[in-house]
Amino acid sequence: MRSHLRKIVIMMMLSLAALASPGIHGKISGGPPPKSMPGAFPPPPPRSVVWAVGSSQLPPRTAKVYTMNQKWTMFQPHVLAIPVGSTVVFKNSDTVEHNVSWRSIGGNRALAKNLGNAAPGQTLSFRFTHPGVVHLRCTLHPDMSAYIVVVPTPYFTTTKRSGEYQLNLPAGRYRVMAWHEGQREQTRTVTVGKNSSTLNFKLTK
Ligand SMILES: [Cu+2]
Repeated sequence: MRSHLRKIVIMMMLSLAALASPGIHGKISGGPPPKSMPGAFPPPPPRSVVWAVGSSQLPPRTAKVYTMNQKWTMFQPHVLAIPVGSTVVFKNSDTVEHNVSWRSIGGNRALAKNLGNAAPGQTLSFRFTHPGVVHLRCTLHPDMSAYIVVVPTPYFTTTKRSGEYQLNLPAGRYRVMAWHEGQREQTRTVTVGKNSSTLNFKLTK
């Protein structure tokens, strides 16, 4: 899987839709061009996360409660995107004990945490107050792995497995970030307004 991932080059295209009503609302969408999908994509391909941070507008309060399941000795979903301030409930749906821990948030090891173990049917929970990528682990099952991407914005989405996505944005200027497991995060800036423009992402290691 990892060797496959190294070969994956995710091409993401953001296209801004022209709007009938300038300055009100915009839409960006995109995905990998067809030629970057050679059919050798490992099934099922992991999802990516795309988010946009505006320069001026105050984001609405969007923090809420999300669920990360532990089932069949796997974290489900494998990639979960949440706005900062949100709580994640970790639910052990298996018949064996599981653990929930991470070694850093956004690379900051001071934010490492071990929530402890949960018996079958039990839950653990944690409120994420720092943005960044959290690599989830279970100390009891070293193969268990998942990612929570904590974003500092209400404008985010988890892509389809094909890499396609859509973001609806108020008009304005944004830094748009794209993250994919095993790849380097990438940032572009874009202005959403009445004019159309295209923004390309090429995520590599
Ligand atoms: Cu486990």
